Amino acid sequence: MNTLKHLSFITILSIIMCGCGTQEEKEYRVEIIAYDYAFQAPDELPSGWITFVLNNEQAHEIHEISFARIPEGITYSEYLNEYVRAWEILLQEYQAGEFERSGISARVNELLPEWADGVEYVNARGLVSPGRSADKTIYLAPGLYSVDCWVKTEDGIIHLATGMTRPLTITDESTNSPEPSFDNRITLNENAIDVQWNAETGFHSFAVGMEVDSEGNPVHNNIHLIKLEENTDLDEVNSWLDWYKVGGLRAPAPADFLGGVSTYDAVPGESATYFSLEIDEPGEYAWIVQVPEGEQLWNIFNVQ
Ligand SMILES: [Cu+2]
Repeated sequence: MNTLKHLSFITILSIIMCGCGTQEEKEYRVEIIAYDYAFQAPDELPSGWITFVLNNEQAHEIHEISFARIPEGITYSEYLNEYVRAWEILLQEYQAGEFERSGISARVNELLPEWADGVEYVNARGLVSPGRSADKTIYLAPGLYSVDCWVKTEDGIIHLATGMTRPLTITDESTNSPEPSFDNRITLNENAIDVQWNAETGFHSFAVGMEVDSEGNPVHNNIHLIKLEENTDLDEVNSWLDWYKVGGLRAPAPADFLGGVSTYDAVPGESATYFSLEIDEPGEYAWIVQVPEGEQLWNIFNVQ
């Protein structure tokens, strides 16, 4: 990881956090440091566009930041004890073979609290391998959120259940930050990843749009950039990206993840999803979108 770049993250963060900047519109950056298994992050932030830097340079495992907005009237403890606990039980039972994959939704509906439908995910999941940092810029409205990592340990326990979670209050105050500008656009079509960019080393920012089906639902909900090694098996990576699968999203990851997003609200022309990452060395890379097992959606390319 480029040390200068990292230093500049910290410097920008300190300037913004001390409130001594000018009133003009500028990016609002916040660094979240990941450890195995905890986050170091602020408890409270203003509302609006915020660029979160997931710094995974201290950890030894792959991590992500997922933002879940907790429904009004529900506390963070209730979210952990009722909602997260339900997913934990589901996962344990499923991994123990107590029901088939087709039985997941019935069982999870029994386990989840009544208010579960009110939990709103904002750009969940942007996987970052140890030793790396990546950004994503999201709009957070005032409310109570949980910042979580849903990756699993080697034993199949979600990081969230081992302490990788924090409450975050978004206040009525505003970040006064503009919707982000970006260098490159990615459009995810049903059978193709369309990326307009110069694949070279350096820092790159992206806006993601998804094609929608006849009912208006996005055809995909995620994209990741990985660095390929000689033995990287993209079919294996695709199947590992499936959280529900036994062994899915379990450490260690079968590839080196530089960043990306998962989202449910980005459609073409409405660039609601932004992420940035750094390509720190030449080599072979791939954009990969998780699709059902046996299908393939990736673009392999070389960086000189
Ligand atoms: Cu994690």
